[in-house]
Amino acid sequence: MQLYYNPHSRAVTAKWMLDECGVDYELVHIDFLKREHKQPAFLQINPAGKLPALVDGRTKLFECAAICMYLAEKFPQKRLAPSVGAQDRGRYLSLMVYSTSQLEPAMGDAFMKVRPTAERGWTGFNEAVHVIERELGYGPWLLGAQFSAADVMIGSVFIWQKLFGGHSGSHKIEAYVQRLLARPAAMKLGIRAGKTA
Ligand SMILES: N[C@@H](CCC(=O)N[C@@H](CS)C(=O)NCC(=O)O)C(=O)O
Repeated sequence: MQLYYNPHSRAVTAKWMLDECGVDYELVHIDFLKREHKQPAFLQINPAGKLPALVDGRTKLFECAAICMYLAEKFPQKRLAPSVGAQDRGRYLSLMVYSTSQLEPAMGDAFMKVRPTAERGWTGFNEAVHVIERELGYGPWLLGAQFSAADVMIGSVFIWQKLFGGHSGSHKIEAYVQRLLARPAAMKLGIRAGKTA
């Protein structure tokens, strides 16, 4: 597998997921300044011209959540996603999509001080934080005792926020972030992520 990567990008989240899977992969460094991500060869992999992207033989993936769901399914022995038919499967899928469709844009709005409107399709950041606080319950992870790809996707949003000097405003989320950062494979605060970057 090849992960198209730049340490200053969301590709560190996909790398975290690969490291949680404990599998071999190759990092293909993409130089944003040289606009390598907008070249025809890369657009064949991700037509949106963004990182991350993953190639696994003849399979090409883009969008971080899709990459994480793919990896969780490719390596079921790692138990990073509930199997089809399992009780938590629906909640898991919902959280995976929620991470990029609501939580991340809500955080972006808060960062850029944009007032949220209902038409935008996501709530304000404080409301999103309350959603995740409720979903965490007693934890330690979103699905309870079982760490999953949902923790990688949701957790990375809060880790990114810290990288940019922000704060969730929630003690419960901050404690969750500390648990995530304590995982050996976790993306690291301070740009360089995981074991091989
Ligand atoms: N929703 C996408 C976002 C991808 C994205 O915006 N990637 C940024 C880096 S964090 C990028 O490649 N930006 C370069 C550009 O758009 O020129 C995902 O989750 O994969």
